[in-house]
Amino acid sequence: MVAEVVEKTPVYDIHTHLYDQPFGELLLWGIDELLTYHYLVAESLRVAPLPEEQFFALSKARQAEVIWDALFVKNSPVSEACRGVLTTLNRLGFDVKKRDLPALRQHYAGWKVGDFIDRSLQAANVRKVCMTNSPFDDLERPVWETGFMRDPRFVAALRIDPLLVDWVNTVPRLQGWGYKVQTDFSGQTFAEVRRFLADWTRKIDAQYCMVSLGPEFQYPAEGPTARLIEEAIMPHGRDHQQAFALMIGVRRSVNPRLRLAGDSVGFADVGAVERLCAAFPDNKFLCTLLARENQHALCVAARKFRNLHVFGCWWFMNNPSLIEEVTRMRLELIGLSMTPQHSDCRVLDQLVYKWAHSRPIIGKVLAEKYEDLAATGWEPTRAEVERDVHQLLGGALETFLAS
Ligand code: HDL
Ligand code: ZN
Repeated sequence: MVAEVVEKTPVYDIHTHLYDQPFGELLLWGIDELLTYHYLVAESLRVAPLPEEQFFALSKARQAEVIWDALFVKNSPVSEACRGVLTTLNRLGFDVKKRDLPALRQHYAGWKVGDFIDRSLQAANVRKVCMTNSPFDDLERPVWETGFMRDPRFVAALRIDPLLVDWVNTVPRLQGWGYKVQTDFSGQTFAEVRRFLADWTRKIDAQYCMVSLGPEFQYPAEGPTARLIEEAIMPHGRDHQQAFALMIGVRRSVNPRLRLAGDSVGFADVGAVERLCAAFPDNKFLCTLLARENQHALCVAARKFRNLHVFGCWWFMNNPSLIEEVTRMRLELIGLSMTPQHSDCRVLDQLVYKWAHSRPIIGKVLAEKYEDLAATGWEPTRAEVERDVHQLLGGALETFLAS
């Protein structure tokens, strides 16, 4: 019964890199985008017989063919990202047995983007996706400034990495947009940063504010990151009842030759998250960490701070073995007050596989916990299982954000 409820419960996917249709080319979809996902670029360049520079000089279609040949023809596609492509194709009704890339391209050619959005959300049983929206993205910003009719299935999150991790270079950009900020934080700088955050929160109706930080992130600390969090993000969060999402542990460009695929993982200090939650009890925090070794301490931190909501098996954590381990740990330590998964999709069709892979694992672990309870004589009603699963698949976060 649990597996069936998990399959049937629509998901609120709380962190993706997808875009609503008015963003045009920024919304990626189709077989060539699926195959050139940066996870597969990294994996294919381990076995494909050409140097990185030569690969990146190819057209996207040729890159897709190199990846298809290296990972799906010359080798069996057993990795999670490879399996994901096949799960998506299979669930969308394509025949993958033929291993026929031209035929797959032919199938996709018949789809219009609007219909494909409906098809993908329906096949994945996803009711809402949260985008990653950056005012600093030169392709995205004009679309928001022009304005467009919102599709309620695509909500927005305000992504502010350049503000917190590249303050010196962000100052002139903010000044160019009319915000009176100074690199040394003099004058009205913090008030103007808060005005920038408020302007964009209203413009995009941001569900939360988010940043990706390196494993070295510390709080308290000297330097612009900690000062901007204290003097701008925190007051802004309280003024707008807006949560601050911390995604910590990425080590950028450890192999620059891989470009977007060149980032790696680092062990973070969960104490920094605890000290933030303690220093700002009236602010709400979301947090996901990239290192497997940080997951237990993050669960313990969530036990200590009701203003901390743990979410997702992020990036290098998004593999069946780790999703099972971490979901079990979270249920045992923090019960249902967490969000076990987000997709991080960059390609619309990936919604189908990311949730087809995660749902059974979440259902399996939850069912085990109910069985453990049954041994005591306590059995959940179907309505209680539906309530619990709705919580885990985005409901708990909606409650947390609205609190
Ligand atoms: O910073 C992030 O939001 C990460 O998810 C990166 O976008 C990363 O490249 C990614 O796609 N992970 O899944
Ligand atoms: Zn992401």
